[in-house]
Amino acid sequence: MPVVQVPPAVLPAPVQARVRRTRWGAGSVEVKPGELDTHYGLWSSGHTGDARILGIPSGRELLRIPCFVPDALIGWGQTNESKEIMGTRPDGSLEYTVADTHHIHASYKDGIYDGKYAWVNDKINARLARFRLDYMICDKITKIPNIQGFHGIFPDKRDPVDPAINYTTRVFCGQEFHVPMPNKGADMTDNTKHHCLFTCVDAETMDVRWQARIDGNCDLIATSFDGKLAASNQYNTENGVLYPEMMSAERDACLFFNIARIEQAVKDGKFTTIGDSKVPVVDCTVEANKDPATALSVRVSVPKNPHGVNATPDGKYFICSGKLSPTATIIELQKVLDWFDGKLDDPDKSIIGEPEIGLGPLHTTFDGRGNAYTTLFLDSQVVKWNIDQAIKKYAGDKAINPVVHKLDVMYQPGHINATNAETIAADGIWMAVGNKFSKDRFLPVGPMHPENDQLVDISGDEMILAHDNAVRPEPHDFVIFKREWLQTKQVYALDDHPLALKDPKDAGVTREGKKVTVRMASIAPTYMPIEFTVKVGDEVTLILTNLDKVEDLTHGFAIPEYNVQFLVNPLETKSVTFKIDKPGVFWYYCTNFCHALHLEMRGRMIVEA
Ligand code: CUK
Ligand code: CUA
Ligand code: CA
Repeated sequence: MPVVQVPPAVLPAPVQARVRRTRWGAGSVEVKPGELDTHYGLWSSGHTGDARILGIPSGRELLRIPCFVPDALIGWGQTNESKEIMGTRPDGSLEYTVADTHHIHASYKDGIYDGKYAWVNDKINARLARFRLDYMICDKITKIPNIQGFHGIFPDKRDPVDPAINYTTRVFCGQEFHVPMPNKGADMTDNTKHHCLFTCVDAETMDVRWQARIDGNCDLIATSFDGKLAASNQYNTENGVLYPEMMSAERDACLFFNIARIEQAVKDGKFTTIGDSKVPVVDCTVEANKDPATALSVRVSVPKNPHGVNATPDGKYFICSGKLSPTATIIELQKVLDWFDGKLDDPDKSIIGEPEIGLGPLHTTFDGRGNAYTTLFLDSQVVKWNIDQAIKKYAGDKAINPVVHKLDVMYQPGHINATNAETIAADGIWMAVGNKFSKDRFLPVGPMHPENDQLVDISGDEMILAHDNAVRPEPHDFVIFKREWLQTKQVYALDDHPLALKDPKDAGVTREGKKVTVRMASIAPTYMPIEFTVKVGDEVTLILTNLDKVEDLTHGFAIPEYNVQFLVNPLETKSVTFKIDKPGVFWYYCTNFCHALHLEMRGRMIVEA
């Protein structure tokens, strides 16, 4: 839906109000039958441990993508393919069955998304998952060594050195909770030996490239559009264990990493390792990085227990929120680089604005027109403020009020993101606000309340609340971008799986001792074979290829009493392995409505005693 920019000033006042709502700006939030959303949203899910795809502006949830935890619908955590990605114990059971996803971000090329990958963190068990965005599936999970409380992530946007690498090749990961290193039973009460690490993962191989030991902790992460800097806000520069200790300093910090220098240090062998881990660990502690000429990192001070760090779409600034201070801090990236180059004597001189914006500021997004939008957790508001005005005020013009507008949201907002806002092409149309509480906004459903994702029209001077959307707890972060930036594939390729059954004539059972392999095909409305016989004591590996190649023709496969259920999409192959322990007749059947004869789509597993 194109944005029609009709200047409201030339219209009579009553028409202005109507035009502004319906035409001058974002347009209607309603996506009518037969129409498609204009934007994709990638949503983290929180402690359901997966990710979600939403259509914006409708707010409709289109898909959930499992990664860290089992998913009964598609058989994630049950099929051999998904278990290999998730990681198993020696007995074949899953290593972890809980997760907590907070931050989701997509891969970049030339400052916008390239539609290739997205990543999400697991805060509980320190894992990073990657999604292939063409199939919208998880294809790799990396366990990050040595750390606990893996919170912020952000992909880089280009290489700091090689101009030809104008796309994402690294994902940065922050550690929030201090632990002994290695965490194997020593130094458990000696707080001075507990540390946090900042980790770099290779975007393609998903191997951990290096880690950096820091003072204090990491929270959220941001990266610069020139590839040179990554940063994390630090709320616990005090290295405190109890929250009063973590709140004792008036200012904490935004910690900047000089990526090119860190990677040179790794190349030069200037690193240590931790315990059994082979990952190189460089020293980014404050004491070791006082000399700008050699520093790998530098702290810029930010008041008090900051939450969130966000890069402006013009590439110039990072903005940290105060959380316990009613301010946002604007840091000019060129000045941080100037400090590393010896041209700025004090890193805090890179602070060029600190507007007062309201109580409990957390996360900030942008409209591409010079305005920032920050969630105010305690005020239950979003504040729109102008970045240039805030800079002018800080420079001395005290009469300026950079706050443009405040909007009540329902209630206690956390993350916020506007369309295309994490790219150079922020389009200032829609903004989503993730509210942690919903109280009276929906029909009561007992003590467990949904959360409330609200959509806001930001195309005009004032923000306009467009709709409320009940969500299952608890998405934290999300990114929204125009649909043209992502092309999905609607059907798998047979070659995606080395064991795909290409010809239904090859379907059937082979046996090696007690190991039985069943190669099966699905073609609506039948399976091939429609019957197979095994014996108690066998171990069956069943490999199912869906030979239907029609878009949307997904089949299911379930076996009663054997705890088997998974889906196969068009031309997809999946396998399951299970022990045969009960004799009898077991009807396997299609769980996913696929055909007029869907109910007839079944066959028998005959188990001899
Ligand atoms: S944190 Cu949840 S509201 Cu994990 Cu991104 Cu700020
Ligand atoms: Cu195949 Cu239902
Ligand atoms: Ca603090």
